Amino acid sequence: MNHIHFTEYGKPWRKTPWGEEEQLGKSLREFKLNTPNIKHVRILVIGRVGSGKSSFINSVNSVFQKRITTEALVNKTSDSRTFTKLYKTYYIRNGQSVLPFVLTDTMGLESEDGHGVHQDDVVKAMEGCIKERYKFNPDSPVSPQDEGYRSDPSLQDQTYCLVYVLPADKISLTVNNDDDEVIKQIKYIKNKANELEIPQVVIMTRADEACPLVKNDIRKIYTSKKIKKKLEECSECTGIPVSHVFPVKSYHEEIDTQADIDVLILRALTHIVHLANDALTVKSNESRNSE
Ligand SMILES: Nc1nc2c(ncn2[C@@H]2O[C@H](COP(=O)(O)OP(=O)(O)OP(=O)(O)O)[C@@H](O)[C@H]2O)c(=O)[nH]1
Ligand SMILES: [Mg+2]
Repeated sequence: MNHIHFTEYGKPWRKTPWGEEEQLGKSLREFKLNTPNIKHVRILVIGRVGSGKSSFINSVNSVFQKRITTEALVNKTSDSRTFTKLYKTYYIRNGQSVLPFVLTDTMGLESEDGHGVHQDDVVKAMEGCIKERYKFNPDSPVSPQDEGYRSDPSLQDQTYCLVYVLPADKISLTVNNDDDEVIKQIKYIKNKANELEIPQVVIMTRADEACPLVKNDIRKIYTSKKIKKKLEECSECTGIPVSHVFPVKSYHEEIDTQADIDVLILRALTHIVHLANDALTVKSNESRNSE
């Protein structure tokens, strides 16, 4: 008996450039911002504790270095408290230079016992008011009196794409739960991001943990019915259209990079970088016109 139709579509519902990791990588290595006097666009990565933010940032870097890198420390313990505590920016080296997009890691949003990043800290980070290596304080949001506060953010300090990281294997627990604190925080942050005109994307991590088909063969990511359902749940609980939701598997136990994992990460990143570049173009034109 063939049960395949219960779990899998006959053909992928989203086209994926399998085998084109070299071209995708090359385009991003050669990518130039529309605004020449700005060195990089900032991509801010947020999400619940343990959702895979740091692993995603490491994976992006691993793709470009063509080896597994773990610059952003990942939580390998069963401790449910957020592991990342600093506001820290990751640059991607490309030979002697760095690429014109950077990813900023944050402390996890968290519902239990208030140990996560404060939602207003995320808003301040989007505005560019948080200095590098600021240590998040769950008890109170950053204030102008803090050393880590920047009161005069430049264009380069601001965020041009907000990335929500949601874990595929845990999303169902939250989607129909209006009392979920993290979902409330995400809605609050989303409103602010909309006001600031920051484009937003969802990275759905841990796709392998959510679907055995994908664990076995990553190329099934767009034929798996389970993954499609999870993507729709991600879209529903953030209000981000499915077209802006990207499923990935991050590097977490591999010792070498793999072409198919690279393709999914590069595809999502290409989308993010283009949105960020567009947002930067708009903001820099606005600031020039107001001078
Ligand atoms: N199987 C699998 N595991 C993953 C994936 N991404 C992350 N993980 C694992 O999930 C756990 C949490 O990952 P982190 O990257 O530390 O998550 P985080 O969002 O940075 O967590 P905090 O900094 O604590 O808020 C680690 O054990 C990772 O190895 C993935 O795509 N697949
Ligand atoms: Mg982390």
